[in-house]
Amino acid sequence: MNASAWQVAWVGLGANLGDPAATLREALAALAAHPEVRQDALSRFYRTGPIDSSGPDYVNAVVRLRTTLPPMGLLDLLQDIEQRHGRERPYRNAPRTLDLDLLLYDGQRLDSPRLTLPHPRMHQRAFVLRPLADIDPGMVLPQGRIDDLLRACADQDVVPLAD
Ligand code: A4P
Ligand code: MG
Repeated sequence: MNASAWQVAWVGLGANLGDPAATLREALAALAAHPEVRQDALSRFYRTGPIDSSGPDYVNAVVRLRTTLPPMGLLDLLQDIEQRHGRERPYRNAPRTLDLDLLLYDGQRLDSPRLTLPHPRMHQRAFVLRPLADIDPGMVLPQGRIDDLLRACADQDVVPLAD
């Protein structure tokens, strides 16, 4: 296979029901087990207060992947893994056993009913930006530098989990 077919994709993981940290680890293993996906870098896990949502605190993390799947194929895989973890969608932003968001895919922009890239809310959310900064502190998003964006949401509760 042509090595250049491997693209960089960033995925945000979140859960606030069941055993969230264990669920995140299982989701990471399921991703890495796919023949067209490799785990490139993983952030720390964070305990985070719910934003525009209810229920217990979340555990959030971000993973950088290399993949030969196209954006829609990767979204299919993410939703398949969510389903396998008993994800239900009673209403938007409901508490969830597992949420896998495609944050960025190879600098691509997309606005389709199933997939918006970059993820439209990631730049306002410390539970995405803090873990992103673990992997690439110098990152620049379309909305600005990651440290500037993080300063703008300094009021959000994001605490690294003890190992
Ligand atoms: N969709 C469109 N673009 C994307 C994308 N880039 N990645 C579509 C993933 N999915 C994308 O998602 C709804 C629809 O968005 C899907 O059908 C998909 O095709 P969903 O996962 O079913 O529903 P959701 O998660 O309730 O909505 P959404 O829009 O993903 O919510 P957010 O904005 O991701 O917020 N607070 C803390 N502390 N930690 C969290 O993880 N998460 C949320 C969810 C709210 N508050 C939180 C957290
Ligand atoms: Mg989601």
